[in-house]
Amino acid sequence: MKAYMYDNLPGDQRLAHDSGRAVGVEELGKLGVLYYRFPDLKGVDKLAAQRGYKNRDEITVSPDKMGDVYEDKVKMFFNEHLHEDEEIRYIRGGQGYFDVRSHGDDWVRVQLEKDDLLILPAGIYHRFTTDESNYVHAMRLFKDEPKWTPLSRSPQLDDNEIRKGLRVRVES
Ligand code: KMT
Ligand code: NI
Repeated sequence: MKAYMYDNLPGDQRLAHDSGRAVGVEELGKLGVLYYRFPDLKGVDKLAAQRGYKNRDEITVSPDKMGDVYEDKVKMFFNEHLHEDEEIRYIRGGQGYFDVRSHGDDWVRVQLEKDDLLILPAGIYHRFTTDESNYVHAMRLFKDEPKWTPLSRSPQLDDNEIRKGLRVRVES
């Protein structure tokens, strides 16, 4: 895992876009974003049990697996959105970038690789992209009835109760 401020320069979303300003795990924590590294599934199983996650699936995002729809999927994942539940992703192979909004509404880019697990809190605006390798294999963990419909950013959504509660939950 490596996290840094996004450079906001034009160019393909799959490029690193590293501004050179690093962001530490502690700083991520202040946004409610939690990072773990698990070399095997034992740690993932334990975390899932602790947080009440009963279900999981695996997704491979690559042209090989997705064929013609790959480019569209990657664009879709990169559309800024939030969920009314937290989002947990465990990377089994390849790499990818999760971008999350800072308190100042700038993008923090989190580069994930095999064995990295990331928890995004409910209500945080974020987006995802593969990198130049165009390959990521990830586990998605969810509770019984996941409320992880992507809700695209909009002025109305900025007032969403779950989003407004994020700062309070993180800081308490
Ligand atoms: C997401 O939430 O954007 C995804 O599930 C993307 C693929 S998982 C790394
Ligand atoms: Ni999402």
